[in-house]
Amino acid sequence: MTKKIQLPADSPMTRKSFLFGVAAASFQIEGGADTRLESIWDRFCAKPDKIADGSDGLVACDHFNRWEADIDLIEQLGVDAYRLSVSWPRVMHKDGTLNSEGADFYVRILDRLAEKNIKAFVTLYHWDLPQHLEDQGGWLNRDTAYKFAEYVDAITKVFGDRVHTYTTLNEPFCSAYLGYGVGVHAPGLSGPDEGRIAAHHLLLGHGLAMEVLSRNSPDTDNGIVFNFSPYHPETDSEADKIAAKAADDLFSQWFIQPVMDGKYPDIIDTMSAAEKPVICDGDMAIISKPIDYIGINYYTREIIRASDTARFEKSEAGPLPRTDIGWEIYSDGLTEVLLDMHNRYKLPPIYITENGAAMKDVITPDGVQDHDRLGYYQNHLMAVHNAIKAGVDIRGYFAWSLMDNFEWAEGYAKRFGIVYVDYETQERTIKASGYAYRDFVGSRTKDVIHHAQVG
Ligand code: IFM
Repeated sequence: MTKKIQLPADSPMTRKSFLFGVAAASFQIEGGADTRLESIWDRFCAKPDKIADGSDGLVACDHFNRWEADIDLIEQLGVDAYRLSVSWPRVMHKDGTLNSEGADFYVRILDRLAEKNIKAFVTLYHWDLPQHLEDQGGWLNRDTAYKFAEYVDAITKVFGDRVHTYTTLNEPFCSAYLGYGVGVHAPGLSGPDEGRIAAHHLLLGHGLAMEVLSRNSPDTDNGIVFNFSPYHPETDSEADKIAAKAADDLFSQWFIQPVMDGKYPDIIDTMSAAEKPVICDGDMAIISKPIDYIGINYYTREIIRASDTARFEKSEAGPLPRTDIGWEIYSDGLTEVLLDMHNRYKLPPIYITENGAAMKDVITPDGVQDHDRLGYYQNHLMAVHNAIKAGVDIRGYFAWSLMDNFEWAEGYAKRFGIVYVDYETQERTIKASGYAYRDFVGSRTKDVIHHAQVG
């Protein structure tokens, strides 16, 4: 049974210059819903049968009231950085002006992090769109991209120099395809081409936000976070291989290629006009503004097979053990994805901005034992190490998540935290994985400095 995290002694990840952090997101932990505007997730949760346990984000982990203790917890974990997101409905009024009380909530958090020497990685959009903008069409409406840039302008002026790294969007794949394509996430819409329409507007919003950031915050590292999986064919058949490539093109390259190369993957040329998003003159130049870093979130791989009715379909065939949420545990896939992206594009430095697992926690008198999750971290950190050894420029790693939280359509039953949350009492307990993460992070050494020999 793995009890601690260990990497080869010569790994750059055992040095203090490699950054370690923990991550969370506004809607998943904050609660405090009565002090902000309604978001698309509030509306979605209120609909029957959308959330597995019928729950919502009204209270969540009550981070809105407990943020000071939560920052103490982050300090206890000894990490270098905290990746948080800003709730757009908390910091902006409906008329597009800043809600300074809402903004102050984050300013206090950022100031406290600075006091404790914890770097703030701030995500500007982690899925909680104000509902009043959804009422105007949400991400299917091009205008939302411009509204996003206005919000980014207002909030980044307030934050000033308190932030280390900005992320425009977290996982636009999920916002676009899960929210507007298949409808399993808010706002719960579905349609054959809607995912790609929303994706284009999200990417446009990213580019417009990058322009704002380069004006308002030129000294921070500014970039975007994508979720990637390797897409493996179910069999060696040509049809399955073509299907797997189509899945990769549509799910991964569709998001990164516009940002890195200013174009959608060639598969777009096989689409009818109705299947393509409307791309206005100049859009691709905006979307491909240079970024300072790229964030990659990794959880699992996908097995893909040919389909009679679509370009591909997902198969359940993966033979490896699965997490509590049903995702196959495939750590080599993280190295594979990193190398693949490194070989395809001229990437800026990379952060692994999310990685972690929903696992069943065993609560004992001696604490929360989550050795499966610990094993997951051990193997995936090793996968990051392998990618670095193979030449990929990776600067840091964030565990998802700081604490158990609202896991979107799964509600609270699936726990990703390295800290356990008792939702009855809101008591937080560091799990075995959290202690192992703390110990590993604390064991890093100063970078070796080679001094010239004297005498
Ligand atoms: O909880 C989510 C997070 O909000 C975005 N990335 C994936 C995580 C696990 O599903």
